[in-house]
Amino acid sequence: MSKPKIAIIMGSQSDLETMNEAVNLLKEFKIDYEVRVLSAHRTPDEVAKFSAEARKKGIKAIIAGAGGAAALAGVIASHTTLPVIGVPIETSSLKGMDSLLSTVQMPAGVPVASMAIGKAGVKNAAIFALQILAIYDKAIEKKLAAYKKELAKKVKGIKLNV
Ligand code: RP5
Repeated sequence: MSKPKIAIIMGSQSDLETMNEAVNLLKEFKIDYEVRVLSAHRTPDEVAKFSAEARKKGIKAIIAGAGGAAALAGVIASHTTLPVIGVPIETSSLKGMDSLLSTVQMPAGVPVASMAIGKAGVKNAAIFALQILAIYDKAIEKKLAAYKKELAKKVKGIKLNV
């Protein structure tokens, strides 16, 4: 793998099963990424260090997934001018409403692009990150256009047995 362009960060190893949606999509698009577990509450210093250094390493967008009192995306956003895409992880206690509100309700001046709860949100976070890269990258833009065509083809191909 060469220099990662997208970082996928999660608050706990228990988020990996959900966050793998982003890993798989970036693999499909052959985009270099790095994946790490960093916790806003358990490893705050490491989160700050990673966020402050991400741009210098060549990262263009950061995907951050966390559940519960999900401060991760917001804290990363507080330390970088890179776009941060937050994914609220579904929780057993509150079904991810806790994660959603913690991720989306950022104060003015520190934006996080918040996605849907769970796997759909993770997949969309990866697509959104690719769309950011595609602003200046024709090859990625072409792959995204083909991806959208494929989505449409699947829907058009549905035959309902009613
Ligand atoms: C959050 O708390 C993590 O992002 C995870 O979604 C949740 C539970 O973490 P574990 O107790 O499974 O480590 O920080």
